[in-house]
Order: sequence, then C-alpha cells, then structure tokens
Amino acid sequence: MHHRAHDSRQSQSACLVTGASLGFAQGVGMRPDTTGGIMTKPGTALTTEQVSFFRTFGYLVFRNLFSTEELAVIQHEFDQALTSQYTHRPYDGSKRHWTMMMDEDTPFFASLLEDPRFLAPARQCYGPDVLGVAIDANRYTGNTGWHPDTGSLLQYGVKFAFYLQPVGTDSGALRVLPATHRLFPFSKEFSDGIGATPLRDVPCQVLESNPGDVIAFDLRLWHASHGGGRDRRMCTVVYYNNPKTPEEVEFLRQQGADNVKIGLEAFRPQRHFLYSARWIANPNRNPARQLWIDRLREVGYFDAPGVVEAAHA
Ligand SMILES: O=C(O)CCC(=O)C(=O)O
Repeated sequence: MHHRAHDSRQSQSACLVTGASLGFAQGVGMRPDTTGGIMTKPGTALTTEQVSFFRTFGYLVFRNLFSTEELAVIQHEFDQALTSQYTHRPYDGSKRHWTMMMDEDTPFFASLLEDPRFLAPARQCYGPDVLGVAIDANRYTGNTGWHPDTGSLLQYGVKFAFYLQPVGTDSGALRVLPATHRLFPFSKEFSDGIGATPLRDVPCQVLESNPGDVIAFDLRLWHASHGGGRDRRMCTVVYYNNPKTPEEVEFLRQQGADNVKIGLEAFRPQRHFLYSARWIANPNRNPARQLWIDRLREVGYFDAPGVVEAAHA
C-alpha cells in the first residue's frame, strides 16, 4: 500500500501499500532494456549486477513474467473482484477503484506474494526476512503526480507493478526518477521543486510496458504517470523491509493504520478491512506467510481498526 504521496489526481496510490522458491538458477544473460533498466528473465535469480542496479537506481523491469494463460486468469479475477467491490459505485473514470486481492475468491492473485518470481527478488534485494504485505488491483484514469510511496526513510520496501494494457510514454506508463530512493529524507526544496514543474518536464526514465511485464521499484523512489486514458488497470505486489530498530518498528506499526486511511477510507470498496480473518489464519500453513504474520503481529501492524477483519461473534 502506499503512503504519504503527492498524487495530484487521486491522492495516493492505494494498497498497501502496497516473490521464491528459491530454486533460482544462476544469473541470466543480461542485456540493456530499452527502458533503461536491465532485462531480467522471469523465474531465475537476479544476478549480482541486477541487484546492484536495483539498489543503485531503485527499479528493475521484468519482461514477460506472466504467460498468456496467466494473463487471462489475471484479467478474469481483476474484473470479478473490482466489480463486486464497487457495486455501489460502478467505474465511471471519476474516482479510482482499488481493492486488496489476497483471498480465495481471487486465487491466482492471492498466490503472488508467495510466488518465487516475486518473493525471490524481494529477498535478494531486502533480505531473507522481507515481509509480504499486499496484493492489490486498481483502475485509474488520467495522470498520477510525482510522489514516493512512503513518507519515511524508516519505512520502505519494494512494489512490483504490472499493467493489464500496453502503456507508453504518454499513455500512462510508469515514469521514475532513478536513484531518488537514496535521497531520503527529501528536502522541502526538492519536493517543492518537483511540485512546481509540469509533470512531463521533470527529467525521468519512462518504463513503457506490455501486459505480462512487471516493474519492481523501491517504495521510496519518486514516480508518476502521464496521459493514461480512462480505466488504466494496474496491479501490485508489495513487500516491506523487516524493521530492525525501535524507530523502524514504530513506523511499520503506524503504517497499518495509515494503510486503512490510504486504501479503505480513500476509495471505499465494499469490504471494511485490509486483511481477511482467513488470510491471517493461514489455513494452508504456508511457512513464509506465517513468518510474515507473526512478525507483523509482533510489531502491532495489525492493531489499528480496519486492518484485520473483525472476528464474527
Ligand atoms: O499507474 C500510475 O498512474 C501510478 C501508480 C502509482 O503511483 C503507484 O502504484 O504507486
């Protein structure tokens, strides 16, 4: 899910904001990607150079991570979930739609946090104890202003984002300011300077993508989009860094409450909680998920009202 952003049109990006069997083979042959990132081959370990590129510039592009068959399932689950979450306000382009996608009604989406294609690179870049926290789906219209997805140096992680339509420079592709995840804490002068510059005039890297491609970026990286039409469909998979200090723990705890505001209260889907009781119960005993739940519970991330589905009497 996201955090204190400067999203001009529709406040902040939602989700929580918003993959590994670690059976990774050795690194893949790299070649420069036309988006300025480094091409990665899905399902294999990131090379040392790719991890270094991500740490240095704050993003990576994965081409064709999803198969055609998987894309059909993704599209189906996306339609089903967003339609049922917004029966009270069908999409007309005037307000963003957002929902979490972590439950059994969308089984393919729900599997993505534990999918090695996401979890493994997240672990490589943030450590083996990285915390899986969110999977979501969004319908956007128009531009998204420049913003990072966190307001604190002490609360960060990685967002994997994928669009269900082709997106280009002026048709809604994600654009990033490389290496700005290293700028924290942002000076007011920097934020004001970005805010005073027309969106398209900010020097940046545009990450054009097609359905099946996935972009990974650090939550501290400044990003935006320009020219997306009505109903740009975008999904994310998010991991948080496991906090190491009391201050980091406090920011993660606070993030739970912030995510309720940024997601549920801003967009008002039908459901009134971020995490279902079933997700927390982890009925399939997924070991990675259990470690995330135990740690998130320990730091108080689940404590604020609305974070977890209320138990039925
Ligand atoms: O696709 C967009 O317009 C921007 C998405 C975004 O800002 C985000 O996911 O954090």
